[in-house]
Amino acid sequence: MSGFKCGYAALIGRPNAGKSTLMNQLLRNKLAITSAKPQTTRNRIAGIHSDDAMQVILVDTPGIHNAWTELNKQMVKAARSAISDVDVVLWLGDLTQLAARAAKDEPILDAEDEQLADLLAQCARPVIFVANKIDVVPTPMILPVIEAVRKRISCAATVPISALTGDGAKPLLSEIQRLLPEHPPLFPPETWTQVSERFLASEIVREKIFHLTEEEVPYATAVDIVKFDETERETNSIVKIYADIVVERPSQKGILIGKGGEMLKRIGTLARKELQEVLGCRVYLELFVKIEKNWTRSTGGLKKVGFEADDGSSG
Ligand SMILES: Nc1nc2c(ncn2[C@@H]2O[C@H](COP(=O)(O)OP(=O)(O)OP(=O)(O)O)[C@@H](O)[C@H]2O)c(=O)[nH]1
Ligand SMILES: [Mg+2]
Repeated sequence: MSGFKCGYAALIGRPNAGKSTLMNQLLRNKLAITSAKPQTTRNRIAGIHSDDAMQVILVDTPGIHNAWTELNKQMVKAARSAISDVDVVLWLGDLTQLAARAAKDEPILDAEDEQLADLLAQCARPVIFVANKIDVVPTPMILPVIEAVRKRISCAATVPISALTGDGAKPLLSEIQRLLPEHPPLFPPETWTQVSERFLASEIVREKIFHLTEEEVPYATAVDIVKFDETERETNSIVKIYADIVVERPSQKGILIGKGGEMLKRIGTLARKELQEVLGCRVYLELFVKIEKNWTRSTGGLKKVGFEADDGSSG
């Protein structure tokens, strides 16, 4: 095992940069939920990539942004704390945003990027700048972005990539391997995550809500798995899942249930289909919409809906 590398790498960036998409791409497995809406990820979620030369524990984090509600503050806290817990930081930049600013002759890094750069410059960890979404941004527009980042903080490497197509994933893994410490593997090579099926189930339901509802509704929603019944998993190949979808207001409850219960049915059908694939058995899924007034705004409210602020893996 001499020369084998093993350690932790955090995926850090603004909301919507593509952190969770990259995580899934590097794992070749869907672990983290993704959506076109910002602030999809709420917890730190770890996935493990192993090959002949290294094992890297990738830590997906919520997007770093100026947070107002208690929920958002907890999300940003989870991301910030990840930075100091890892061996390498992958700073994901969204080229569609960064290159658009360059094209308009605006500063490529805006105020929030500057804050993030400060945070990363202070962290005393090697930073790889990952310029994401090269599948939609013309190549000549990538270089100025990388130059602007390099001028701002010293990076151990810069890697253009498409998290969506996987283009650039190999060079990125090589850079990660170069920067990790020599260490024997911490997990058996076939392990790709340690999050519980219960946590995955709540995230899958939440993803469907992100995809099917608009405006404030997905942001006011938490999914709490009330019961994860595996008693018939071996004998009858079925898992029964009972989940509360928690919202803040009656109007949001109305939207989630929909006319004649149609929205809730759509959410349930899509989630159940995916859960059957993930769990490898039949799934009975019962969803119940419940109101917890202003749960996103208070620590007590967050606890009440069973929200684990810093670590999804225990949820
Ligand atoms: N075209 C293109 N789209 C991408 C790429 N990577 C991510 N996306 C899209 O960008 C959106 C956001 O992706 P996510 O992976 O959810 O982003 P995130 O950084 O995890 O976002 P938060 O969890 O909200 O912080 C989704 O619609 C993705 O499909 C890419 O390489 N190319
Ligand atoms: Mg995410």
